[in-house]
Amino acid sequence: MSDSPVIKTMRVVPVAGYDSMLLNIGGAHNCYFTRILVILTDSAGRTGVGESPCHASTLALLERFRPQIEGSELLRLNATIATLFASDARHQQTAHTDDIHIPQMNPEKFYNATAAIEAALLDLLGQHLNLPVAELLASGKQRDRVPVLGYLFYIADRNLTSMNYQAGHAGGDAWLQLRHEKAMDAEGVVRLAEAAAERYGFRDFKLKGGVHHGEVEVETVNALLARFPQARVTVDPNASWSLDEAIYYGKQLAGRIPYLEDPCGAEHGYSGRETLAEFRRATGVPVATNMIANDWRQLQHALQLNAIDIPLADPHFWTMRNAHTVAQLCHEWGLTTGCHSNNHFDVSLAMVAHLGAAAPGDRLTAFDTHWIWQDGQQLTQHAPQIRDGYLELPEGPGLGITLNMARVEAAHALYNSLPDKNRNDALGMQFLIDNWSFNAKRPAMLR
Ligand code: GKR
Ligand code: MG
Repeated sequence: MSDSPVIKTMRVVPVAGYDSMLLNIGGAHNCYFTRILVILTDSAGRTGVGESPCHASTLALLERFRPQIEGSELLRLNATIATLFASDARHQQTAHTDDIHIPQMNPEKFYNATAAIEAALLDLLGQHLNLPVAELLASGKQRDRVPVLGYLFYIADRNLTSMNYQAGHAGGDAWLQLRHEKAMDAEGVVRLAEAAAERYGFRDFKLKGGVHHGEVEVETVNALLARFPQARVTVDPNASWSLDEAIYYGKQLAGRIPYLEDPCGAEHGYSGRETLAEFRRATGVPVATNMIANDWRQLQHALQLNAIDIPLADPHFWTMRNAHTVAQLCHEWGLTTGCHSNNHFDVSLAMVAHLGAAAPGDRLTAFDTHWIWQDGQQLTQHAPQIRDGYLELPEGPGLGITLNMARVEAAHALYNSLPDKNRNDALGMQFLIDNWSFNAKRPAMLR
């Protein structure tokens, strides 16, 4: 392997950007969100990059992995990633569980760290071979653009807080302004959907639920369907509904929505996989999840129970190559391929574009992306574009992106200036409800 480029340096760069006061079961998004970039350079003088969610434990893990990456041969990527798995026996049982929204309860971030490294190595390998990363994933490039959905949130009133939420710019694009303004009801969410559809051409929408009483969220879905009769609309209450509630709302929505996402979860001694299986049998509504099938063992149990139809295999939870393997299983086994997201920069957007471009078959549901909330804060010279409801695959070898280092350094400086660096959605909620604390079974605004 003497002619393989060798990884020279691994730079781990935590970065921050601005966010709106978006509500979910975990509370309210902070005015800042944080991510990690892994930037690798090789002996051929190339730079590869990957992105992951940010947490102190992920940063610590990346430092631990550094000796296994620096000095490794690029063409032995498989062996390198295998050594990371071999070096951390705990990754299996401490992957992502139902408590994704309470960072302190989910300290082990093995997959996030490994996913960022793997993406950076794939980026370098693609450049070395002059091929896009989509061509390196097993089934190769299937398409040039990936359907993505308009990810809608209820937005709390930032003016009630003393936090540094940004204001929009009046007079410009409606989306760029509305995404910073209060939208707490169906009318407000429909306005957001109109502005997002106008800018990005979406035909699919997902409402982030787990905020209001289920009746209110179903009413919002109905309002979206009334306004966009041709669109595919769904809601994700992040398992805050009981099984009985989920069946009740599921029956109301059956036949009008393509799927429900994590409508219910663990309760009364039954696991989320068991309650979702019961939900599916009772309603016939297909189930998507990013909460109970996030590693091979969880996925195996979910499939044995017939609990799910759409595993939303996020490349940051699985790594790009494993998420692609999930897409292959979906294709071969009659499931639907989808993808979960969290707030992210445009390196992740490129990772998701390549994953979607390489997913085999046509049973693909529009992928999630939070990018519309971050659009304008790109860290690359040319961020991948969302047009006509599709995320376009960037051109060029590797991930097809080039970092804008001035922007990366500014985002790193912002990260360094933050008092709260780990995600904590409970902070902003204190301005809305005194002593608010997380409850996995109660929508955020019901206390
Ligand atoms: O960004 O608030 C959010 C979402 O609730 C996110 O944290 C979830 O992980 O989008 C995710 C989901 O689909 O559950
Ligand atoms: Mg979800």
